[in-house]
Amino acid sequence: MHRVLITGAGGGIGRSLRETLRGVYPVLRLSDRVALAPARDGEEVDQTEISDMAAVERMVEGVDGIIHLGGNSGENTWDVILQSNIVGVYNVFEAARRAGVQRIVMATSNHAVGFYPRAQTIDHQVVPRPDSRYGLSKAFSEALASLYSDKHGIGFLCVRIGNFGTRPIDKRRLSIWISPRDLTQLVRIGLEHPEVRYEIVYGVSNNRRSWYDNSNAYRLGYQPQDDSEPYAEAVLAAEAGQPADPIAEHYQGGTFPALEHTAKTRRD
Ligand code: 15L
Repeated sequence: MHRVLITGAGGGIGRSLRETLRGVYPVLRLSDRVALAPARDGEEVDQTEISDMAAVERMVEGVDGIIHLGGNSGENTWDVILQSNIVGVYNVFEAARRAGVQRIVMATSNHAVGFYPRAQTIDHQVVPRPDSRYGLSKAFSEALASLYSDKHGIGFLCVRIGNFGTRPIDKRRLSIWISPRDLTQLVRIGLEHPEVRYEIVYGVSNNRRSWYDNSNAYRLGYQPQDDSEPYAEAVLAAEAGQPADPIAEHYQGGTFPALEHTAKTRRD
C-alpha cells in the first residue's frame, strides 16, 4: 500500500485515523465533502462530493487502497440516504474498479443488523436486519461489496462498526464500543492481510458485554486491546433512573429501531 485514501476524513473516525495511520503508509489521501485541515508531510487533501461520479473518479486516481467512511452517519430522509449512502458508495466502488484499486475497507454499521434482539449473540453470517434507512444503506453497501468482490476480485473488509470513541457513553455502548486503537488495528488488517477477499467483521473492542461472536475478526488476526467493562459502573450509575423506551431496550440498534416504529407485534 503506497497511497491510501480515506473518504469521510472530516468525521470523528476519519480525524482519528488521520492521526493513527500517520506514517503507516507513505501517502494518506484525505477526502471529505467539506474542507479539511491543510495537508502535512505524507498527506494529500481533497474535497469531493461522493454523489458526483466525475469527482469521485478524480478522487480515487492513483490510490492503492481505500477506507470508505464517507456518507451520512445516522438516520435521515430517504433522499439524503439515497444520494450520500447509496449513490455515493456505488460511485466509490465503481470508480475504484475502473482505477484498478485492489482493496477497500468499508465502514458498515451495527445498524445493518440492529433489529436483532439484545438477547441474541450474532455472528458475521446472520442475514441483515437493518433498523433504519441508514442501516439499510449499510446492508446495501455490504451486498455491493460482495458483488464487486465476486465479479471484479476487489478485496473487501466490511467492518460493522459499533460505537467509536475514546470511551463508551451509555449502557448500550458498553456492548458495542470500539476504541481508536482497536479500530486502527482492524483497518490495517483490512488493508494489509494478504487473504482478504470478502469478509464481514464487527468493529468492536473486546467488550465483556458484547452481543457479537466476532470470531471472523479473530480468525484474521484481530487482537483487541480494550474492553468497556472498566467504564461500566460509572456509565450505569449515570443512567440509573432514566426512563427507558422498551423497543430501544429490546433491540441491539437502540433508538434506531424505535424511531418511527409502528409494528404491533415483534418478529423474534
Ligand atoms: C452508527 O452507525 C453511527 O454512525 C453512529 O453515529 C452511532 O449512532 C453508532 O452507530 C451507534 O449505534 O452508536
